[in-house]
Amino acid sequence: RPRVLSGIQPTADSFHFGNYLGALRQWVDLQEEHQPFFFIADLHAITVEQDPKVLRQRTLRAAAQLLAMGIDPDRSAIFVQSQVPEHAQLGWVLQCLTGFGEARRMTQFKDKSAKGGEGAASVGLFTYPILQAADILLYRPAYVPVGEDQRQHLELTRDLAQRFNSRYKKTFRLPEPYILKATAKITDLQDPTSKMSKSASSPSGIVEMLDEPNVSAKKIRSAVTDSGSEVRFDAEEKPGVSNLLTIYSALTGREIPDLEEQYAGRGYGDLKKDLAEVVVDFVTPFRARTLELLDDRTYLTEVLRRGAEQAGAVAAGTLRDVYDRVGFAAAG
Ligand code: AQP
Repeated sequence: RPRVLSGIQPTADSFHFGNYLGALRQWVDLQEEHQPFFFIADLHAITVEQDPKVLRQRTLRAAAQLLAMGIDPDRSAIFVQSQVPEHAQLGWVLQCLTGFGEARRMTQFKDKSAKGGEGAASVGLFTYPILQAADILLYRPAYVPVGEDQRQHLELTRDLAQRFNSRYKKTFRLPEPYILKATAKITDLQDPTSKMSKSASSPSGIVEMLDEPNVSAKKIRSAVTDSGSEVRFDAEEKPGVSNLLTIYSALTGREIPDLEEQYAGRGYGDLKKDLAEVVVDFVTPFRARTLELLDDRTYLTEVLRRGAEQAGAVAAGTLRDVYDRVGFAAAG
């Protein structure tokens, strides 16, 4: 079975609909026919300042949410990045293979450092995509399920894999991004031309998976819609309505033309009211299941320990090959 690999940062109390529809839902589906490695990216989280106590709590919350959404620990290795030291170790080797100018071209660093200025950003934030390349390449996956915002990082990963393979010896598999076009960029409910983002969106622009269901419903009902009144998918002319239709379609499995037909001659209000109900039906059991899992820390810790053990075995094998090929002397 081909391997898949992906990660998510534990930098909020809850995942949001962008994370879920853009990436996490695909994680669940890919378990069927692949061998998955899914990790909670705590090394990435500290590229910006974190409160240690909160980071630890959020790591467990992330694990609980992954299990609640259907990641099955018997089929997928779920682990915490810092518990598999090979990520940081391969990260260093790949940093030495990356050009400074090449790293500078990463737009996410430009966006994320724009607010405080480049000088205030950590070096870790700058080298983040290289660590991400290490995260991926260690497992030699065929696919990496992510949202559109990660496409550039995936290209860097492929470039670094190719460079290593040609400079030394074929070691890495070139992974393919697995990006579902329909949900690749879920947008902010209040600013539907920007992506829904935990750091950039206002609280009313972002639907959190663990929001109280009535809070989620209210956010959907207050979403910004566009001029006109026709419920029609048109990402350019009607980004707000199109985003709502995307979410509606993704959560119900109904095709967008079918939804357009249902709302023909009816206003945006009806669409939002119905979608609010769909969202409540979806988040209510998810929230209950997550909170239940969070009550059993022993189980969560055991799942993560087992995941780290499985991941570590694969990662150690790859790192051994890498160290040998770059010319590090064997420890004996
Ligand atoms: N709006 C989105 N639409 C589609 N996919 C998205 N992802 C994030 N936002 C959207 C995907 O979620 C996965 C986890 O990403 P992450 O842990 O790197 O989270 P993130 O990118 O930090 O999430 P945010 O909200 O976008 O955080 P900030 O604001 O800090 O950048 C990835 O696969 C990502 O593509």
